[in-house]
Amino acid sequence: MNGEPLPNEHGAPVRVIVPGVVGVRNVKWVGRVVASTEEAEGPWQRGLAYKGFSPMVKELQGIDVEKIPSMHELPVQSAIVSPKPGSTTELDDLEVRGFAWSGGGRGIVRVDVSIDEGKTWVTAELADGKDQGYNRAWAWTFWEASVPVPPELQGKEFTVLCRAVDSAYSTQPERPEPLWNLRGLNCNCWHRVPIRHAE
Ligand SMILES: Nc1nc2c(c(=O)[nH]1)N[C@H]1C(S)=C(S)[C@@H](COP(=O)(O)O)O[C@H]1N2
Ligand SMILES: [Mo]
Repeated sequence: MNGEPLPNEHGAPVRVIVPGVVGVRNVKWVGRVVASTEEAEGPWQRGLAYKGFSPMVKELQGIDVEKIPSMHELPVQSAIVSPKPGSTTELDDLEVRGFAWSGGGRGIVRVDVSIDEGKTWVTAELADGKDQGYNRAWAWTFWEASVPVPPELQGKEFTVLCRAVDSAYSTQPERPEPLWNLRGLNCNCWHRVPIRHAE
């Protein structure tokens, strides 16, 4: 892993790597591999562990969980690493850095950053990870943006937002509420980091 022998906690001696797919399919400490035309037994593949439901589903009564497809590929996602939530900046050009990823090997084609709740956006520079093969982008793409703090936000508290676009031109939804689900999975709405500007 990362050029070193695989450590025990990450699955040594043998781990399955299923690129572009949710972590749970990357089984650690593999003992046996069986080829089958049937989905694997057990809660992690057939049960509700990695299944999505409508926000209206608050309990499983009357739902045939086995009929709902399990998650494999994931939706496009991005996160801000810097600045940290609650931090103060004195810069008039805010340096924002983070990473983005999408399922199924779909690469990241664009990341947008906003400090005014999405009224205006600055497109980030894509860095390490941007040159992965088409539909073979298994790793994160790092990005950075320089966002000018307008006079009306100087000395104020505001929220830094980001959202990514993948090679399918899918993007992230604005709010978490319509994504709410029983298992709390796939919440890929805009990442929000509240900060303060000091004059
Ligand atoms: N044998 C085994 N493999 C497993 C798990 C497990 O509980 N047992 N957890 C899975 C889940 S849910 C995730 S998210 C990843 C986490 O891998 P990591 O610890 O290398 O990040 O391992 C997966 N592989
Ligand atoms: Mo997981």
